[in-house]
Amino acid sequence: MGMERTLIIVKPDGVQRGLVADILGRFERRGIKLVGLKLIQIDRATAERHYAVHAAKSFYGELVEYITSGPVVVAVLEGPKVIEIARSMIGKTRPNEAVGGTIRGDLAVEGLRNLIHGSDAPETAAEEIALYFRDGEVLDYTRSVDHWVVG
Ligand code: DAT
Ligand code: MG
Repeated sequence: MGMERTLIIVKPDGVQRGLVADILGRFERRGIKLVGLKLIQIDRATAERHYAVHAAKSFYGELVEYITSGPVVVAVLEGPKVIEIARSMIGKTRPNEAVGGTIRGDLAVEGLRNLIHGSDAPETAAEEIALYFRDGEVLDYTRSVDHWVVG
């Protein structure tokens, strides 16, 4: 089974609302391995690169303001199909459309304040991880439970 990595950001609303442990805990409980983690404040240049794909959209300015508005937690998760699994756990972009059981469906209600980012494809995951983590900050290690989770 091919291993993937994905970038997760607990956005400023998640940090301010004290939801970091709940959000990261969901991935831990699922059995997903954490290989990178830090608390940072994203600067404007990094936010503009991260959301470059949305540069022409009407909500771009607001999006950059929001993601730079306070500390965030950036994390790298690793595992088979982890990009798809994390996206399904995160739920739909608009929290009002996200179903219960998902992070957005359980913990968020409105528009931009959707608590969490997760990479959407292997190429974007690699680009996004490189935006926030240097070589050596993403760790390669084994867990004794790995053979109970991935068999
Ligand atoms: P996702 O975060 O689910 O991957 P996305 O990549 O399409 O969604 O968009 C990035 C963020 O931009 C999203 O989390 C919230 C905001 N956004 C997307 N579409 C929007 C819209 N139509 N109006 C306002 N904000 C939007
Ligand atoms: Mg996206």
